[in-house]
Amino acid sequence: AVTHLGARAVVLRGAALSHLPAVWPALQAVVAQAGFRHMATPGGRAMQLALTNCGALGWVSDARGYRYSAQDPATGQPWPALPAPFLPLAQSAAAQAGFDGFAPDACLINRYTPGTRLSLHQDRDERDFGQPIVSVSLGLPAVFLWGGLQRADRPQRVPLFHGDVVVWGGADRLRFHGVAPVPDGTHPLTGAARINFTFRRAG
Ligand code: MD5
Ligand code: FE
Repeated sequence: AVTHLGARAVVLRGAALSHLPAVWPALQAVVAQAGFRHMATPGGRAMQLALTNCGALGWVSDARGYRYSAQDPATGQPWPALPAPFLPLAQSAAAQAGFDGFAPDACLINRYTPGTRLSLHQDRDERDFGQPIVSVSLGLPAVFLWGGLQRADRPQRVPLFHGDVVVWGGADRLRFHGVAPVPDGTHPLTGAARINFTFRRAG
């Protein structure tokens, strides 16, 4: 089922589930090579959520700000390559939302333990806002906060469940968005965590 959040934003309920037998072990291998860590915000605090990356570019945060980097700052090594099973998931979801030929070069992987939230923000560190973002939710459910183009616009609350995929592009690409505190719980696949990974064309 395809639900429209906006003109160019769609929720594909359960669209990741058929990919998980290949995608989940590949994700575990990425995390074994480049583990989840709490990066510092430019303001000097530790981010609540833990993150890692795979692909040619990874999103990083430190005292200098936010940016994409080809190296894992923890090791100086390149990020793990984008695992082959990730691409059909990203590309089929993008195509279902009307974005043919999506070629992600970055995959940001976020881990939320219960109580973790992500405050309202825009994703604007990518070079070309004409490129969509494909977001996959696994594990514990969460309420996605779907705002407008102004920070003050009151966000809608959109529940996201294990296996859901959301694609954002076009006029909806620069919406403010966030994640409400993740409720307590455990999930058979992820344990006490929500994992969200987003495919981006960053460079
Ligand atoms: C999450 N992550 O659930 C979300 C899903 C992030 C982040 O927000 O930056 O890591 S990605 C949601 C997203 C991306 C681009 C545009 C919009 C939402 N949007 O217009 O709402 O961990
Ligand atoms: Fe975001």
